[in-house]
This record gives sequence, C-alpha cells and structure tokens, in this order.
Amino acid sequence: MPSRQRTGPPVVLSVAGHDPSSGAGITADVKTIAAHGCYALTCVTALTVQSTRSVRSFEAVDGRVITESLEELAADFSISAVRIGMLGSAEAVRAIAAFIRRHELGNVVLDPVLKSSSGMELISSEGGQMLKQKLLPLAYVVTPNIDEASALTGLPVTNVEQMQAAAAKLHELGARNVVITGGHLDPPVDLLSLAGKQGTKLFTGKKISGRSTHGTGCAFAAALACNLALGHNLTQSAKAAKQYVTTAMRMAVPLGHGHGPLNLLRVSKIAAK
Ligand code: PXL
Repeated sequence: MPSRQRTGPPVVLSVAGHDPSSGAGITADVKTIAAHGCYALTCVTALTVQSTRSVRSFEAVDGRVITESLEELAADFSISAVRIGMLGSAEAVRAIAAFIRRHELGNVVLDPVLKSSSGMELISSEGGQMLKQKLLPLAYVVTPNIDEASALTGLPVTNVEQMQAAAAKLHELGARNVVITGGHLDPPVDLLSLAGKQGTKLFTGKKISGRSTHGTGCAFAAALACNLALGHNLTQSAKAAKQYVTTAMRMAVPLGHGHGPLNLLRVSKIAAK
C-alpha cells in the first residue's frame, strides 16, 4: 500500500464505535491522531449509549454502510495506517476484513474490543468468533489487554509469564505481531511479541493513580497506528504509544462522575478569557 500522501500528513483511518463521552472510540481516536500530527479518517461501526459511568447499550451500523464508507474514503485518500476498535457485529467484521484484503492494507492495528470495562459486551458472539478467525490473521499487530488476551486464548493472563504464553497462543491463532497491554497490572507492563520468533520485549511503567482511565486501550492502539504511519518500526512505535498513554493519563483533568477521559490532546493550559 502507498505509505504516504505525496504531500501533507500521514492519513490514519479509525474504524470503531462512537462513544458520546469521547473517552474511547472514534472521537477519542480523532484527538489521538491529531495529537500525532496525522490526519484522521473515520468509519463508525456502532453507536454506543454511554457516559464516563458505564456503557448502557449500542446499535450496530449496517454492514453495507460500513463497506460503502470505507470504499469512498479509500478512493479519495492514501491510507497509511488503520486502527480497528469496537466492531459490534459480525457484519462489521466481514466488511472490514474484506476491505483490508481488497486494498492490501499493511499497517493495520487490531484492538480486539470485546467488552467495556463496565462489563458490557461490545461485539456479538458470532462477531467475536469471526474477529478471531478472519480478522486476527489480517492485522499487522493485535493489541489485546490482559482480559481480551485471556478471552481470545482461553488462558489465564494475570502476570508476565502468562502474557508470554497467551502471546504464543495468539501467534498460533494466526496473529503476526502481538502487544498485550497490562496497564492494570502492578507495575503496569506491556509485552510485545514479534512475528517469526523474533522474540519478546517488555515495557514496564509506573502505576498511575486516578480515575481518568477511560479509553486507554483505544489511545494506545491509535497512537501505535500513528507511529507506524509516521514511519517508525514496531518496537519504537509500541514504546512511543505507551509513553503517549502514560502522559495523557498523568495530564488528565477530572471530568464526569465515573472513569474520566485521558488528556489526549495534552492541552495543559486553558486559554485566557
Ligand atoms: O475501551 C473499549 C471501547 C472501545 N470503543 C468504544 C467503547 C469502548 C468502551 O466503552 O465504547 C466505542
């Protein structure tokens, strides 16, 4: 695939759900992509009803609308990277898988969103199966958190050793490169497992206290896609994406009554009146 537009910023496509509180999903991705100096294209796969407190419900977008949106964008832009998040339905999985194949897209970051942190299923069970069988092998890198890694592999994932085993199982299932994000572990640690037995790398951080944690997975995957679009290799990109999420959590200001958003644009000063 062409890696850059002839001029202008790299174009990064977010295929994800809409979170009206902008902590996760499409509107959060637009902020992350803009913060990286890239240009955001979006394809909404589902409309969620939620706030910082919890996800109440969602309505999946028709597969035909998804396919037509993606094709319209691909005919107009040269897409440097894709971030796939919440898909909602099997139809959406089919649409995005066919789109990646048709256009031979390379820098595809698959964030396998299965459940919200409040426990709501964000994809149908048929969709979840299809994601594992059809989409996982098409991605350049898959970025499950420990719960998603456990759900995809059927293995317990609560420490670094188990992250290694889950990554090995994900490779067996067809995943090329794998990053398992362990932001909930203490200390928080991400494991990068490279394709073709190139080995694993650990990125350890410091625990950040606070309730501004909504959308950390989306921010990580979108930042990873941007770094790949900017031409960095996967190890550099994973490191930079982790650093971005850490800073965005540290600089978050309390918003809402539940788990608030990160400061994805890292705006530290409010403009003077
Ligand atoms: O964090 C997972 C996630 C992804 N995408 C959307 C979401 C959520 C969780 O609530 O709503 C749209």
